[in-house]
Order: sequence, then structure tokens, then C-alpha cells
Amino acid sequence: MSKPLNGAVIGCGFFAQNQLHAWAALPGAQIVALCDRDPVRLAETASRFGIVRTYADAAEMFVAERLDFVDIATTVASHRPLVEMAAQAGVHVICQKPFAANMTDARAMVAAVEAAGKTLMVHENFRWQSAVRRVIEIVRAGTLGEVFFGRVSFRSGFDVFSGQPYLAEGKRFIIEDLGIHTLDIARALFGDVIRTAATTRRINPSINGEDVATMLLTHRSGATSVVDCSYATKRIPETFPESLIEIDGTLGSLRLDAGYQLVMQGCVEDLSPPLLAWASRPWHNIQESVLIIQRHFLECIAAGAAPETSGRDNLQTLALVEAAYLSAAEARTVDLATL
Ligand code: NAD
Ligand code: 89V
Repeated sequence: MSKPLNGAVIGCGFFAQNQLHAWAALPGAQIVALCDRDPVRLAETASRFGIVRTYADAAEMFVAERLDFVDIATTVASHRPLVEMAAQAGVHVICQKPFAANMTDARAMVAAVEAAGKTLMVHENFRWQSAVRRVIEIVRAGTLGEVFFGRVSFRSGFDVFSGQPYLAEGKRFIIEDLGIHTLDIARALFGDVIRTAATTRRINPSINGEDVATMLLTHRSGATSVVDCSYATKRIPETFPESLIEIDGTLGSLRLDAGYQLVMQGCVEDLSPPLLAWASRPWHNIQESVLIIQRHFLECIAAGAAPETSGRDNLQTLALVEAAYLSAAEARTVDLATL
């Protein structure tokens, strides 16, 4: 067996804990260093995962450590400088979503890592959730024939603000944070998009951004899809954090219903994700996808292949986010080629 890759995680906040649990479960990697500018989070996380070498400053870490890869788990404002620093240091990179604050930054980040000849993957994990993955495999196998309609829907009243208070503060909220995942699922299922039209609303008065968005996508394949998301939906039972899917094709239809129930051609298949030892409900669906995407990253490095959710691929998802905001702001259809 080849030697595990040496990695470092930058950002020891809310979500990085999942990434660190997943790394601990993957024999192909070992996390040898941690970085966070918050000393309390850094010390607590280092002690939780038994990681001895810690840094408050990423630049110092890149000088001091011999790394194969870095896993950037900070919020979006720091992504461009950290990705460029990693490219300069000549290491493979994983960067959390949203990959960048705008298309200019995103393109520069992709170019920097490509110039370094290293692998860049965006931690765009929703398309790696096992139930969603099963639906993607069915569509890609052609079982439904030519797909002409799809819907990817995420509607919830779950309090995401207690774990991630910054989500209530930004001018942008649901499309940039959550819609980005469901738009990416739509791309994985139906292919790239040529134009979109979107509406947004803010229902919760105590946050700054939009918490409801509805997006109509025209895919290059000819399929039309609706991607809708809401954190203002009081529903019983609560379905957080499930993405519900409907697809119509020329040979058949399917639905991924609440409770991870796949309904296809009159049959029901239970796609409930496993509860990993370190996971907790209702997050276990997302937590499993973290393990799967990080395993995919290691497999791609070993094979010298581009990750499915590479930085370059993610430019298309990010463009959809930008197009949705532009469409909603100007009440018009946006052609993706203009971005
Ligand atoms: P958080 O605020 O809890 O944690 C971020 C940490 O990064 C903080 O501890 C902060 O001190 C540190 N940090 C910021 N800039 C830094 C820098 N330049 N150098 C060193 N440390 C720095 O945020 P979070 O909720 O963990 O979210 C982190 C990212 O993960 C966000 O981009 C968010 O959108 C994403 N996220 C993804 C998923 C998913 O399923 N893929 C789920 C939740 C959050
Ligand atoms: O997956 C995420 O990016 C999270 C959440 C599911 C809460 O939207 O921020």
C-alpha cells in the first residue's frame, strides 16, 4: 500500500469537524497540521483529533510543513488568498463551497492551481450524498431515456443560524449557501445550463439575505428543471437536510421522496444513508457525503484524474449562483454565456 498523503486543514470551525472525522476514517491521508486564527477553536480541535502541529497563520504553516494537500474549511472571504497560497506552495487543494465570492476570483483560483500542476477540488458534497448519487447513476445509465423535466427541491424550517450565525448576516443567503448545492445537483443530473430565471424572497425578518429562491433552468440537453429552496418552510415532518428530486424521461419517471424513498416504475427503494460512528441525525446524510467526496479526492490524486467537482467544473455552478441573483435583481432571464 502506498504511503498516506500528508494534509493540513485550515479552518477549525463548525463544519471542519466533519471533514476531520472523515480524514481520520480514510487510510490514504493523514492530517499532520491544523490552522485557525481563532486560538480557542484551534486548540480544541487539535486536542479532539490528536493533531500536534498547529498554526494561527497559514503562510507560516506552508513554510514549516511538507504537505501533499491542504483542505480549506474557512468561510468564503478567505478562499482566494488561501487557494493562491496553496498553489504557490505546490500542494493539491480542496476548498469549501462557496468556492469564491465572484467569478473573477474563482477563475483566478482555478488558473493558479492549474499553473502549479496540482489537483483542485471544490468540497461540493451534496451530489455525493448516497441517495442523490443513486439517482445520478440511474440518469447517467439512461434508464429513464431522454430526460425532459426535473425538479430539485430543498424546503425546510430548520434553524441553521444557531450553528452557523454568519448565515444570518450576509447580504446573500440561501442561493449562495444552499442553492449552490441544489443547483450543482441539477447540473450533475441534467448537464450544463444555458439560461435561467429566478425569484427570491426574504420571509424571516431577522436575517439580512433571501431565504426563499425559485430558479427555472434551461439545460443544454433540452431538459428544463426547477430548483427551489427555502428555509422559511414550516413542514411536518421536517425534511432537513434532504434534497427531494423528481425526474421525467421518455422511458420513465422517478422521485426521491422525503425519508430517502426512491419511487421508480411502481417500486420503492429505501436509500436511507448510514449513521456513521461520528455522525448525528439529521446531519448524517451530509456527513456521509463528506467521507465520500474526500475519498473521491484521494482516488483522483492516485489516478491523476480531475475530480468530478473540480475547481474548473465548479465555475459552472458558481455562474448559476451569480445568474440567479442577477435574474432576481433585474427580473429577467439571464443567459449564462454573458457571465
Ligand atoms: P465557521 O465560521 O464555523 O468556521 C470557519 C473557521 O475558519 C473559523 O474558526 C475561523 O476562525 C477560521 N478562519 C477564517 N479565515 C481564516 C484564515 N484566513 N486563516 C485561518 N483560519 C481562518 O464556518 P463553517 O460553518 O465551518 O463554514 C466553513 C465553510 O464551510 C463555509 O464556506 C461554509 O459555506 C461551508 N459549509 C459547507 C457545508 C457543506 O455541506 N459542504 C456545510 C456547512 C458549511
Ligand atoms: O451545506 C451547507 O452548506 C450548510 C447548510 C446545509 C446549513 O445550508 O450551510
